[in-house]
Amino acid sequence: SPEVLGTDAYLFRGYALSMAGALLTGIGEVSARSPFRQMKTPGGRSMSAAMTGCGQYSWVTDARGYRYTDLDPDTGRPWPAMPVAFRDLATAVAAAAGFSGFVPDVCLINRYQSGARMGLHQDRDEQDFRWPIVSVSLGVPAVFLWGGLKRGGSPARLTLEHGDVLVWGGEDRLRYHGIAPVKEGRCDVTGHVRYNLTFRRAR
Ligand code: MD3
Ligand code: FE
Repeated sequence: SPEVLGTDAYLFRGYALSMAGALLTGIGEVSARSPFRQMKTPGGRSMSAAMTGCGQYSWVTDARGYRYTDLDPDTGRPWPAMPVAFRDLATAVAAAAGFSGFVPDVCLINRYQSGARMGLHQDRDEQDFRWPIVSVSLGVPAVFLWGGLKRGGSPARLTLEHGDVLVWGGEDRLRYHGIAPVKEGRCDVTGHVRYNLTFRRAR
């Protein structure tokens, strides 16, 4: 049973452990078609985490801003289809957290090498905030930072390990969150990297 982080936020430790091999295979298939890339923020800075995605849409950032697209701007082709094992995991864990009916149309895949981080931000490019976000951590552990609904204050820290799954919905959906710089480490399944899958309903 999950740890309760907020009114509508849950941590399922080790939930994805038995599926890690299949998820890694899926990441390999997606990234063979839509390679990982370090995107630029609208301010022109390169993100330290490399990203790709799959599903009907995925998330991009460039000089024009943040948005969901149906084509991968680097390939000009549609984003790869979401592997069935990805979608099934996301719908099952969302239902276990009380969000039955959640069907993601995006899986954003973040890859962190040692030193990569993600600054505090809100996920607000989706159309309907009533849908939760499901996040799956794989590989080297990382310190997840989560704050309040407004910027400022010191965020809480939580170490996310290989196989951990988070569900953020309801009043916790718009919390500020980020990832502290990832320390060097090694995981038998992923090697020296951390992956994070975030499942979203964009439209
Ligand atoms: C809390 N990714 O891709 S996942 C992101 O580990 C992102 O790569 C981080 O933040 C990562 O946008 C954190 C955990 C997470 C994801 C979405 C949330 C926590 C969230 C949305 C609302 C509140
Ligand atoms: Fe986020």
